Amino acid sequence: MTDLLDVESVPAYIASVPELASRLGTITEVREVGDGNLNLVFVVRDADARALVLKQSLPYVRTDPSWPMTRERSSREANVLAAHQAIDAAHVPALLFYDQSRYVLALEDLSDHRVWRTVLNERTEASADDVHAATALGEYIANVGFGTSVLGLGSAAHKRGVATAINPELCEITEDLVLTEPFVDHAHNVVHPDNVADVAELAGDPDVRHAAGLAKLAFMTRAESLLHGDLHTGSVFVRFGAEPSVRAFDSEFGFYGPLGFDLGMLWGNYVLAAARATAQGQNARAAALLDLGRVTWDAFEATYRHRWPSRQDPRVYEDAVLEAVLRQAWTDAVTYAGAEVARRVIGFAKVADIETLPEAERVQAARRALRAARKLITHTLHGGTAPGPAVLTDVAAPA
Ligand code: SR1
Ligand code: MG
Repeated sequence: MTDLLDVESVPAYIASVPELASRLGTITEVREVGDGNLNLVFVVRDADARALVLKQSLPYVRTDPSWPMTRERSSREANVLAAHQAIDAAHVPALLFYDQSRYVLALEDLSDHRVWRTVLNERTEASADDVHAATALGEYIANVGFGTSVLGLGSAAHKRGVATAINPELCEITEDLVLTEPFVDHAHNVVHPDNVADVAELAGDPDVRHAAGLAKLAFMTRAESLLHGDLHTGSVFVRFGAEPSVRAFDSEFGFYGPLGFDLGMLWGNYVLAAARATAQGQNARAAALLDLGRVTWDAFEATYRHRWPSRQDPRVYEDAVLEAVLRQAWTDAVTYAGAEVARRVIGFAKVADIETLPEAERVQAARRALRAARKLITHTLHGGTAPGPAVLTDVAAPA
C-alpha cells in the first residue's frame, strides 16, 4: 500500500496527525500545485481561510519515474529549513511540522507569493521589485552562510551541523547534472540542432573542463556553510507591493558546501533571464538583469561584513581573513554561475526562460547563454580573481 498523498486522502491524513489537525478546522479545499522535478505539493485550506502546505517526496523523480530518488531528502530539507529559519526567518517559508514516517513537510502557505522565475519571464521592462528580491537574497545567503559556518557557530557546533546535513544522494545529482554532464557526452544532453556547435565550443575548451573539475572538487570537499543547494529563481517566492516578501524554498539539495555556491546558482539564473530578454530585443532589461548580480553581491558583502564582528575566535580570524573569505566566495560564485547556465541549456533540467521562447529566439538565447557560461566558468582560471561586483555585466554580457 502506498503512503503517497493525493487530493482525496489529504483531509484524512491531516485528521490523523495531531500537530496538523490542530492548525485547521473543516477542510474545504485541497489543491495539488507541485510543478517541480521531484515532489507532491498540496495547498490545504479550511472554512476559516486558514491554510498550510504539505510537501511530500516521491520515491522517484516526478518528471522521470524510472529514476529512483531517496525520500530522505525531505528530512534534509526539514533540517536546512529549521537551521535557516533560526538564523533568517524572514527569507524562508516557516516549517510548521515534519512527519518523518511519511516524508511530509508542513509549511507556511505562501499562496499570495509567486515564483520569481515566472514573474521574470512575464516582464517586458526592468523592475525595482527585482532589485528588491536580489537584495533580499544577498542578505539571506550571507546570513545563513555566516551563521552556519565555523565563524558563526564555532568548532563543535559546525562539526555537528556538517554531520547532520549530510546529503549524499542529492549532492551526487548536483555533481552529475551541474558539474559534470554538461561538459562531457551524456544522454541527458539535448539541444536544438542549431546549438550543437555552440555546445561543442564550450565542451571542447579544455579550460572549461579543468575549471569544472576544480569546482566539482570544491563542491565535494569544502564544508563551509549549510547551503540552500538549489537556489535558482524557481526556488524563490516573491510578493511585491505594500508588504514585500522574498523566500527561498525547496532546500532539499541543502548540504555543507562552498559559501559561493548559492550565489553562483542565483547569478547563473540572472544570466539565463538576461539571455531571454536579449533574445526578445529587451536590451535595457537584459542589462538590468545582469546588474542584479552586482545587487545581490553588494547585499551579500554588506551583510557578511556586518556579521563579521560577531565571529567566533577572532584571535586568528583577523580582518584579512574576512577579505580572503569574500574573495573565495566571489571566485567560486563566478565559476558555479557558469556551470549553472551551461547545465540549464544543455542538460536534464532545462529552464522556462529559454525553453518557452519561439524557436529562433530560443536558439539565439541558448547561444548567448552558452558563450556567457564559457566565460564565467573559465574567468578565475584566466586570472579574474579580484571581487568585482559587476562581474555579470563585465563577463556575461552579450558580445
Ligand atoms: C533530478 S533533479 C533535477 C534538478 O531539479 C532540481 O530542482 C535540481 O535543480 C536538480 O538539479
Ligand atoms: Mg526544486
